[in-house]
Amino acid sequence: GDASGIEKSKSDAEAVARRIKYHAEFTPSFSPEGFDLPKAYYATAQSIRDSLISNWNATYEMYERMNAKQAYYLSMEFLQGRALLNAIGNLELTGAYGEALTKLGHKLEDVVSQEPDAALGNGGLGRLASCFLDSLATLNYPAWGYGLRYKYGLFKQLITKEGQEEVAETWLEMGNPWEIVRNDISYPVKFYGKVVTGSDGKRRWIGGEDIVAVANDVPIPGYKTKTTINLRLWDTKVPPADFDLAAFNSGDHTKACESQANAEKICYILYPGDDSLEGKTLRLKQQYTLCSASLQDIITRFEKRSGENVMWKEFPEKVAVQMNDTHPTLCIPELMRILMDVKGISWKEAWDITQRTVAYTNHTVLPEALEKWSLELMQKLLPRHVEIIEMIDEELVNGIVSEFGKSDPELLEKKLNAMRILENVELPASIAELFIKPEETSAIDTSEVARVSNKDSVVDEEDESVESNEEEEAELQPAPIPPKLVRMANLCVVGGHVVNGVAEIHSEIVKQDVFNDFYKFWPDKFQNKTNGVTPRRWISYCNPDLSKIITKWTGGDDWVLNTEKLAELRKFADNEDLQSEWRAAKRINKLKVVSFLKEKTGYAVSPDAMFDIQVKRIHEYKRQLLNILGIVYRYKMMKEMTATERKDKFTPRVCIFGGKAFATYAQAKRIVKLITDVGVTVNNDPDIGDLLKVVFVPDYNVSVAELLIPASELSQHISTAGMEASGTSNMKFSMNGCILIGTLDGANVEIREEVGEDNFFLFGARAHEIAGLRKERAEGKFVPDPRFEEVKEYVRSGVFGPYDYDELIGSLEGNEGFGRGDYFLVGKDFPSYIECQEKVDEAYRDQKRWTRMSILNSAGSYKFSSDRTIHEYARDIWNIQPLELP
Ligand code: DL6
Repeated sequence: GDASGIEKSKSDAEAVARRIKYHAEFTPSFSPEGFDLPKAYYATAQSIRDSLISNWNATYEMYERMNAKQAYYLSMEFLQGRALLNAIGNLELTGAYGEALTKLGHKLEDVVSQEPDAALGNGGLGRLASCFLDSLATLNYPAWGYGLRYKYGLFKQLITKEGQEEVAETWLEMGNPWEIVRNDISYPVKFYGKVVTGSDGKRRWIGGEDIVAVANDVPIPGYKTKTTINLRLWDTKVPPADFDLAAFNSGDHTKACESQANAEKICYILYPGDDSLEGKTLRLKQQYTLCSASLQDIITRFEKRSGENVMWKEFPEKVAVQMNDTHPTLCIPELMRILMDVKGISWKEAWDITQRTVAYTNHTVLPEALEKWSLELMQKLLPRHVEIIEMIDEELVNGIVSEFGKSDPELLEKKLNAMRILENVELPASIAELFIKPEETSAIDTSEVARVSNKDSVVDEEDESVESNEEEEAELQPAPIPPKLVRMANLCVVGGHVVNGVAEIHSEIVKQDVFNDFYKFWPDKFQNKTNGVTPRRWISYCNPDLSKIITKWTGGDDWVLNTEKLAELRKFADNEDLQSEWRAAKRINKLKVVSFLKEKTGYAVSPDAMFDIQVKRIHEYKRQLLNILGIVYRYKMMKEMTATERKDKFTPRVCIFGGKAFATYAQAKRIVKLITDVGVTVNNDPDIGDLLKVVFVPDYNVSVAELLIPASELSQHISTAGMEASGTSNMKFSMNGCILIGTLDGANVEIREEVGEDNFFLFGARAHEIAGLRKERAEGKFVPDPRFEEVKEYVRSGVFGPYDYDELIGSLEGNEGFGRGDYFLVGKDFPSYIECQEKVDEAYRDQKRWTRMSILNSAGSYKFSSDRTIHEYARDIWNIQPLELP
């Protein structure tokens, strides 16, 4: 660089050092003496926070002044990870901070690793929300995120001899320098109570339990821009005046603190266990708190910005609300309630405003993940919302009847069953009567009804045959009444103006399968928005060595904003200089992982082996089981060979797994147990040495991903086709020059298109074949590959320890008993998977070819920047324009 550049960086570093020192002295949570790492982290974070706050204020002030349309991203999850390095990088102060901290006796990387991960999310959906915030700020879009401030992050995962154990993740223990408590911004949130009609004829929701939601703001800086947007997280409390002083003074301390505890527990954890009624109630309270507080805040802002003249019908021209999956569905009835009951707007107008304001992103096709709430519970907790939902359902029913007519009751019934918001709830009488066929009415045997409803008399009449009739009687029991449910996804589709899937194949499944009846009804509502990830966090900051190379070979660092530039690497894919630099960077990253694995797991792995990684939530559909059974097969073959044969046939591999199993998901936990058991056996087998290592990394989170992904050479995205909506780690891996092995599922399909089919290891059944294959299995027509049978037998034989794997392996068999008849088709895809893995081994042996494939992956990954995704949302769904600070 030129002399003035060096001077500037020196003076920047001096200024930064002064600011850090200032905060080290005046940050009240640390004692004055010493400047150890925790204190250095805190003071550094405080110093950068000053800059963020001043940019945040300027951004906010501009939004107020311009009164432009603003988008709001509502999400139960934001998986932010660490903030410090990202903030320093986005403000382009990495050099200055590095120098300043060196002067103060620390290394920047040690300081940033002091920060606990903000793990307010579970997986891809939450991390996507965080990538979107980075892109929104970077691209200067007026937008905010809204979520909940969970006191405990997603649980901390311990791996013990028993498998996974969960303990509380106490990320706030040392305080959180990134949040600003807004004691002046709070809203009441009500639960329970009843609805009455006021003297003005309006419905009023009164009584019940009142809490307040208090805002905590987290500034989100854009890259190379002053724009700093806001992630507003709600915390819950009781109104201070509600403290029961009398109870406390009379000695009943527990009672006095009860309402406080009740309010606070709403924001304790993400996805509390919901097997119990209490658990379900808490989850619904969480969802409603997010929706109600955020909407009150948005409406207050709209009114303030409108000044004297509030024009409600212009609300959708100023506000776009995006519901990240179905968790924020209550936005729909809540916006309706506020507009009608509080602002006095008619149903018709309120419905028009609501529909034009909200939009819904679907992130899963798994039926069990499409939320349905008990109508009874919702009725108790949110009585006014249920009235509104019932009205919406009734209007929908009328719409369906007028579209399909009454002439074909069968078709009409099919449509109503698929599309109604309420499930197992009577239709209005005028419509219900269409479905009672005359012959059915006369066919009802009234004597039988009498017998069922009066069991005693049956016994009396048929005294002698009581025993032999037990079975028959059981059959005569009336069928249990199915629970009345609210289908949140249907409410989202009806109440929103756009529904989008998150990858092309997923959006097609959404249209052709999950919401097909709606799609035929409103084809224009449905869109695709293929996910993306931020290249700042997922290349620049987590992989500085590779970033330098990309900058050098593409002629500048503008690829960080314009990822299309990455495509320029294509022309150098065979260049020997680039290839050797590329491999050197990978090796540096692999060496970091070697020490990390040693420290976390005790296993020593060789940096010369191929690093083969599968990191994601543990779920049967993601098929970590296929991966580990493939490894078992490999191990079994190795054991059957001589040392020379083994060496000739197999490429040395380190197989790394990471991910959390939901605490109550027993089968997923068994998969974790199997992986760790296989690791213990294989890693300690002297015959195997460095040829194969199997490592389960405990407590996988964003920071671990930032370490593993840059070091990866092969990564596995091997879900049963049609089941992974998109996947986003596949994008991160590809960007970092990792080659994917995968099925044609989710975003894999588009990644393969972009990077070229020669640079992607494809195997397995296609999405359109899955239903047929399941049917074939159910009919007993599936003939398993003998290698699959051997592998299952090998696991059962106890090679990997005494744990009883019958329930796990049994799930891959039959149609009854433990299993579900291999619903995820592990057995079906097994042969093509292991054959594909052989091709991987072969490709890796040719390092030139492999490096070329690696370069072509990075070069072809430019489409998967979340900047591209956000531009599409802004243009096609939110209709917002960038607004840049001067
Ligand atoms: O869209 C983000 C992410 C996708 O990449 C994953 O494929 C998908 O599984 C995930 N979905 C969820 C939904 N969970 N629920 N409910 O996490 O979304």
